[in-house]
Formats: sequence, C-alpha cells, structure tokens
Amino acid sequence: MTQEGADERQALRELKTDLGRFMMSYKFATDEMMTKINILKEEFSSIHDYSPIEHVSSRLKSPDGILNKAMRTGCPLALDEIRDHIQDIAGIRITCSFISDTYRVLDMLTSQQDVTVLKVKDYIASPKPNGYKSLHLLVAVPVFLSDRVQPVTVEIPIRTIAMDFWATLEHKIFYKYAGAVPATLCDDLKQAADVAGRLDVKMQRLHEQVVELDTDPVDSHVNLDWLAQLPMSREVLEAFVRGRTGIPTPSKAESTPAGRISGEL
Ligand code: 0O2
Repeated sequence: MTQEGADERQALRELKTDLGRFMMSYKFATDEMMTKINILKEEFSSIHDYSPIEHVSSRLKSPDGILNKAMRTGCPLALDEIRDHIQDIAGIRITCSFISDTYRVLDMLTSQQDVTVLKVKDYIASPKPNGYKSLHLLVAVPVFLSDRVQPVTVEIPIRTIAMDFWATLEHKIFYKYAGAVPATLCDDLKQAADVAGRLDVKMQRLHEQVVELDTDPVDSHVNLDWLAQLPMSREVLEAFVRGRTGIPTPSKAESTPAGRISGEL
C-alpha cells in the first residue's frame, strides 16, 4: 500500500471513531432529557393525579441526514462546525393535552439548573403564517464523557395534540410537494389550523371548568384508603404524621387506643 493509501485509511479510521463519539453524545443528551421529562411526568402524575405531558418521542438525525443538512445550509463538513451550526440533530417532541400545559412544561424544563436555555420561540402566541403552532425550545445539556464535559444541543418542540395532528399532516404535505404546496391546499391547511386552534381553546375552557369542580368542598372529604397500602406499619405512619403536624408523641401510658391519632388520620 502506498503512503497516501495508508494515510487515507488512517484518516477514515479516525473519522469513524470521531463520528461514533459525536453521535453518541447526542444519544446521551437525548437520554438525559428523556429522563428529566419522564421524571416530571411521573412526579406530576403521582402528586396531581394528572400529567401535563401526554406523549413524548425522541429522534436522532442520521449521519446522512446531518451531512445533507450541512451541505444544504453551507455548513463546513467538520464535526465542530456541525455541532455549532446544526441544532436539530437531537430532537424530543412533547405533546400535551391543553395549551396551559405546554407553557407549564416549558417552565418546568427551563427552570432546571443544568439545562441551558439557548432559544425559546413561541409560535403559539405568534403562529407562523401557514398556521403552524408550537413552542420551540432549544437547550444545551452537559454530557459527562470519560475525558470531558460536552454541552450538547437538543431541540424540543412542545405542542398540544391538535397542533401536533396538524403539524404532522402539514409536514407530510410539504415534503410530498417538495415545498411547492398548491395555493388551495395552503388555504385549506390554514383553515384546518384555525379549527384546531378553536378546538384547543374550547378544550382549555372545559379543562378549567373540570379543575374548578375538582376543587369543590367535596374534595375536603379525602379518601385515605390508599394509606393502608403503604409499606409501613400503623405505628411508623402515626409517628410520621405526628412529626409533620407537631402533635406530640404520646407517652407509653397515653398510648392507649384513645390517645392515638384518629382512624381518619
Ligand atoms: P424536520 O424534518 O422536522 O427536522 P430558526 O428559524 O432556526 O431560528 P425555529 O423557527 O425554531 O428557529 O426553527 P425551524 O428550523 O423553523 O423549525 C424547527 C422544526 O420545527 C422544524 O424542523 C419542523 O420540525 C418544525 N416546524 C417549523 N415550522 C414548521 C411548519 O411550518 N410546519 C411544520 N409541520 N413543522 C414546522 P425541520 O428541520 O424544518 O424539519
């Protein structure tokens, strides 16, 4: 093999290693964000019996897709340049039931200390002319690799189910016509976006009415049956309740059934 051929093989081997690490950093960043989102989802469901996050999905652009986008946008074909300029290599889409939930999820994510907010675009308050609505969040999360900490960008669109329904179809139509969508279809899509927007507002109002009903005095009669299912004895549970409410712990003599916290807790 000539020296030139050997150098080329060596360069290809290095590129393969670097590209592997590059792609892995985006996978790790996606995993980190997915963990954060799933924690929020689970914690919120457990406390409020309801989750503002209806559905979450993630995707990584393929190396082919990344290189195509780099060439299309005039980005130099070097990994550091691509990292700086192409911001949708890792994407996580969050779907919520209600408009208020999209903002709530945005707040919960952007207030996390290790999440650096790079950009927020509110296409719900100011939809695109074609009718597109979503919150666009761009963040950087630190990925702790063996030899360094790499901040990695993740793109997170947050939208309602109705917005997602519309955007998915519009995206398909846009690609089918390679961007040159006939004017009549554009008009129909815009009308559909308006209908979806009205549906979101209606659903939001219904949701608010249901929440109001839930906070009726009826709620003061909380069902505590689930306490019996906790993996702790009655005594430990009582000690916890006393600790939280400041009720003094009864002496042994007082610790008769009458001196105990009432069966209702
Ligand atoms: P793909 O194939 O989904 O990856 P910027 O303009 O860059 O400052 P912005 O507006 O947040 O900031 O970004 P951009 O690139 O306009 O939109 C980011 C992604 O949002 C897009 O990714 C789409 O997925 C989605 N999106 C934006 N506008 C529309 C729209 O009008 N219709 C639909 N269906 N989706 C939209 P990509 O890379 O364009 O496409």
